[in-house]
Formats: sequence, structure tokens, C-alpha cells
Amino acid sequence: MSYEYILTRVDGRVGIVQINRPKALNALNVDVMMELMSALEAFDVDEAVGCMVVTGNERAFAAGADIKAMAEATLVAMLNSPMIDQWDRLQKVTKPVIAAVSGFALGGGCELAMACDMIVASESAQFGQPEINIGVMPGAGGTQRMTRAVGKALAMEIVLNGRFLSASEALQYGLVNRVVPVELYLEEAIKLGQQIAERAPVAIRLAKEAVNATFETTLQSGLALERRLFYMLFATADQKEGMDAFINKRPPAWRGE
Ligand code: DAK
Repeated sequence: MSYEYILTRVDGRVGIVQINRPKALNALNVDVMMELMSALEAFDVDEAVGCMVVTGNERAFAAGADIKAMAEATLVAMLNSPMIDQWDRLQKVTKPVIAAVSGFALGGGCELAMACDMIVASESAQFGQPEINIGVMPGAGGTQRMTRAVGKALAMEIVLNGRFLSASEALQYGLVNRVVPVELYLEEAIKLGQQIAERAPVAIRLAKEAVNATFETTLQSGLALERRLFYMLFATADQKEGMDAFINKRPPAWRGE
């Protein structure tokens, strides 16, 4: 499959998608988002891939939705646009997705990173929801995911006053998993992806589902879901393999079934 706005490759068991619109700081239009999601969905059904990394370049992960493409849009055009469906597609990806972020992750770019399962940031990463500066507000999850990640007080400043978070602040407030020097952020994200991709695939899939369910449900329902998913794993060969390997002091050989 050839793409116009993204580059894809596989490193070990990690599928990597790079947004490649550097002149516009990787601004996200419908085509970029559709290509990105098509690539992730292709990796999601590829048995050779266990985890995905989404990245941009050193200067920008993505500086937001494409303002030039949106500037003249009507309400109905926005309503009918397939843009928001792309974030919904990302939520349906079953394998873990790591955002490797350097430079600007703003507006829709920040919302894209936050819709991933983990974020590895470079020291130069900047996160923000500056939509207020152009007369609108976040529309692809910024008010919801940012608030859940950093809490109401800081989210209000970010959304209402366009405050950016530096990489170290993002780490301090729990928005990102780790911060590494610029020259290492992609390598670090791929390394993390490789470690996850080498684990029991069905357990990884259900564990991701359970953690993400936290944001959708009550504690009691979440605990009930977790328990059912846990029991389900006893129908897999990998549960037998993992426990037998532990008991016999040997490394497990996962089959993904
Ligand atoms: N859109 C289009 N072009 C952009 C862009 C953007 N978001 N960000 C940067 N660019 C372009 C610039 O126009 C410039 O292009 P030329 O003028 O050279 O042709 C080029 O990238 C380099 O940018 P600058 O010259 O501005 O570079 P600086 O280093 O001076 O500044 C900056 C970098 C990131 C601070 C600045 O570019 C900036 O403020 N960019 C805009 C950031 C922003 O406001 N982002 C939020 C956009 S609104 C939804 C889906 C998505 C969304 C909402 C709803 N639904 C479907 C419901 C998301 C909305 C947004 O993200």
C-alpha cells in the first residue's frame, strides 16, 4: 500500500507509522488521518506485528488539525466530515499504540497522542490545546482526555488559556510515560513497543481493553469486566504455557492463542 502523507515500516515486531507532512508541521487533514488509521488497522491484523508506534519528526509530532483546510468550513461541512471518525477508528485498534512525540503536539496532534495508549516524549516535546487562540475549542478529545490525565485545574489553564506543557511538566503531571533526549525518543518508543510485542498477545489485548475501560465505567463494572477478562485467559494456550514455563524455570514461547 502506498501513502502520500505517512511512511510505514516494521522493526522487529513493531509497526511504525510516521506522519510525513513536515512543511506544515504535520498538520492533520482528513487524508493524513485516514492514511494513518488505515496503516494502524493493517498492522492490527498483521500477526507479525505486536505493537505500533505513531510518530512525527523532531520538530513536530503534529501541530494540530489543518487550520487552512478548516478555515472556511461551515457547520454542516464539519458535521459531515469524516475527520472525527478517525479518532474513533483509533479507539478500536486492539494492539497497543505508543505515540513517540518530539516538538509540537498541539490541538488535534495532542489529541492524537492522548488517544494512543502510551506516550514517549523527547525533551523538546510541547503539549497544548491552543484552539482557543483561533476562536474555537478542542473537538477531538482534548477537554476530556487532558482533564483525565492532568486533572481539572491544569486542564482549565491548558484549554482556556492556551498554556503549553513542556516535556518535563507532561511527565510530572502524568500525561506521558517517559522523557528522553531528542536523539533517542523514537528508539526508546520502539524499544518499549518491542518489549510489549514479545509478550502473550491475547493477554496484552485484553489487558489494554481493561485499562482503557477505566475511563468508561464505574469501579464495580470495571472490576467485573477485569475479572471476566482474567477468567477468559484460562481458555488460552498461552496461559498454560506461561505458568508451565514459570514452574519449569524456562522462558515461555507464546503462541498467541
Ligand atoms: N494547520 C495548518 N498549517 C500549520 C499548522 C496547522 N495547525 N501549524 C503550522 N502550520 C504551518 C504554518 O502555516 C507554516 O506554513 P507556511 O506559512 O510556511 O506555509 C508552517 O506550518 C510552519 O509554521 P510556523 O511558521 O507557524 O512555525 P513556528 O515555528 O513559527 O510556529 C507553531 C510553530 C506550532 C507555534 C505555530 O505554527 C502554530 O501556532 N500552529 C498552530 C497550532 C494550533 O493552533 N493548533 C490547533 C489547530 S486546531 C475535530 C478534529 C480535530 C480538531 C478539532 C475537531 N473534529 C473532527 C471534531 C483539531 C483542531 C485543531 O487542532
